[in-house]
Amino acid sequence: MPLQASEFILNEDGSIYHLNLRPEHLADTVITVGDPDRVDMLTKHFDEVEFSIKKREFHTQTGTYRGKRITVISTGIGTDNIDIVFNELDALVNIDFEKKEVKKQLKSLDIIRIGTTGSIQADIPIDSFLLSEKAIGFDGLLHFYQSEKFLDSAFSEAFIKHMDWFNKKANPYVVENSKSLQQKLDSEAIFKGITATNIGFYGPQGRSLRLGLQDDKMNAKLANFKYLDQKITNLEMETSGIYGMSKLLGHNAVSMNVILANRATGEFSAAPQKTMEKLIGYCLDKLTS
Ligand code: R1P
Repeated sequence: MPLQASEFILNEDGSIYHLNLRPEHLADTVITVGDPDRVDMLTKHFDEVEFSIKKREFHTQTGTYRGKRITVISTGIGTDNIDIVFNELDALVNIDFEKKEVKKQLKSLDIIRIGTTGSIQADIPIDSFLLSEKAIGFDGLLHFYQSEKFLDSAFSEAFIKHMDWFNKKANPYVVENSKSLQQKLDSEAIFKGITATNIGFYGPQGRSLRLGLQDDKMNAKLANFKYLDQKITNLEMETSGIYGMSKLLGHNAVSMNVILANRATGEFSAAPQKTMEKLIGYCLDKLTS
C-alpha cells in the first residue's frame, strides 16, 4: 500500500519535505551536527563536495573524504528536530520514492553526531571529548513509538526514584549507542559516558539567569546518581533522540561530544572552535582508518 501524501510528504522537485533531499543526495555514512555553520567546518576537509542545500535549520552537504562518501547535515537544536531528521533520513534509504512504499530490503546508515555539551562531573574537564555509551532522555520523544523492547527500564526506574521525579516530568528513557560504531570511533584518549538529553538549555539543564528553578539541586542529584556503577556524565539536547530513533529505524549511531562547559566547576572553554576542530579531525580520521 502506498503511503498517503499527508504522511510521506514530497516537495515539487521530488525531495523529502523538510530536508529537501532526494535519495541520490545521501551517503551511507552521515555526520549530524547541531549548528548549520558546523557543516562547512567539516566539509572544508573533504576531497570534494558534490551536493549542498539549505532549508530552515537543515544544511546538508555530501562529498568525499579520503575517498569515503559522507553526508554532513545540521539538525538544529533539540529532539523535536531529531524526530524530523531521522524519519526523513530513513525515508531516503528505506522508502521507494516512485512507488511511495517501504522497500523490502532495508538499509542501515552509520550516523555520527559531532556536538557540544556540558559535563556535570568535575573530573571530566572542559575541552575533553566524550563518547556517549548511553543516553537518558528527559524529552519524551521515544514514548510516542513502540520502543519498550530496547529501553533500559530498570535504569530509568532507578533514576526516577533517585531524582524523586514521580508524576513531575515526562518519564525518562534510557537507550544505548551502536557498539560497532563505538569501536570505530573509540580510543583511550576520550571519555566514555552517559549523556542526559533534555528539552532546553537553561532551566532543563539546571541553569538559571533570572528565573527560579523547580529543583536547584537537579544537577548535583544527576551527578551523584549511580545505577550498577553507571554515572550520568553530561547534558545536551539531541543524543537520546538520535539513539532511540536509530534503534527504532535500524541504523547505527554514536554521539561524540566536545565538553565546552563544566557545570560542576563553573568553567567554560576559552577556545570552543579550536576544540571542535580537533574533534572533527579525530572523527574524520577514525571514520577513514
Ligand atoms: C545548545 O547550545 C546546543 O549545543 C549542543 C546542545 O545539544 C544544543 O543543541 O549541541 P550542538 O552544538 O551540536 O548544537
